[in-house]
Amino acid sequence: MTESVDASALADIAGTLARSVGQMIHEKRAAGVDIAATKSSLTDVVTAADEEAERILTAGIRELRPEDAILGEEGASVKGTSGVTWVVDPIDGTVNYLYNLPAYAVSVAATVADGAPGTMSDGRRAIAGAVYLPVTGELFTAWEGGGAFLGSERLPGPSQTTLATTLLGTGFGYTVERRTEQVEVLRRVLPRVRDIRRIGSAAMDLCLLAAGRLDAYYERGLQPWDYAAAALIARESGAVVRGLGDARPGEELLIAGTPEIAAELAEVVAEAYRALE
Ligand code: LIP
Repeated sequence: MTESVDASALADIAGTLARSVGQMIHEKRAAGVDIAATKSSLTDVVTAADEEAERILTAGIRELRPEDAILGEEGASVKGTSGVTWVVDPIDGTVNYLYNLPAYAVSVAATVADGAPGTMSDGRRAIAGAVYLPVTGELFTAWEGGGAFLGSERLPGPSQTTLATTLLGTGFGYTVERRTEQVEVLRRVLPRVRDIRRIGSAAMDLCLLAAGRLDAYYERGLQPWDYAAAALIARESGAVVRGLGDARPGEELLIAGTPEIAAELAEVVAEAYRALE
């Protein structure tokens, strides 16, 4: 069972850990970075910094919240008894990090699996989370019911109501099969919007949406560590985070924006996928 937790205290822990690990990986980037391994394809890489960052995040969580479980992109897997599972992405935007492109993030989320509204397709929902952008030093945080913040400033969320003037974030998978399908969907979406931004970090995309710097976002193939914290930040900023139809958002598809735009975008994307069948 989930013990009664203080979500704002969990958000403080997430923010402190995300910022300290983010500063470490930023320093490592300046010193030079190499590929340590590849995962789902030759282009799906992991660096030594990813692995060290996840070790530090795991150690920090175990010290502060020893009863909690942990799930990390680079393999961290700790069982817990509290009902809280920390879902961490030590470097979201790994390819950008490898190429020293200034668009990568550290994502730390405290999640529960009680099936309440807001549960994602992986069965969890974040009740607190933080995303730190090491290049700009921006720390995005949120806790359930507490609002979403950039530093101490409350985030306004998206306000766009017209698809044709929507600046739309998206991303693509690492396999040829998935990318071939995604380009066909993009072919149908791009003419309907103002423009597309492919930033390369879902966590960053959703935080920029919460800050009103993107109007909407969609992507297929995300993993829980990519979206756990930032989906909460987007929701707490007032955005809708949804899937197709009645499906829960997550790996199958994640769409975020104002209610109107998210609904219209869901229809355009669904139509595009139907045309691929
Ligand atoms: C990335 C996501 C991004 C997606 C990339 C990649 P990673 O996560 O944040 O949205 O388009 O293909 O999956 O691999 O950098 O942790």
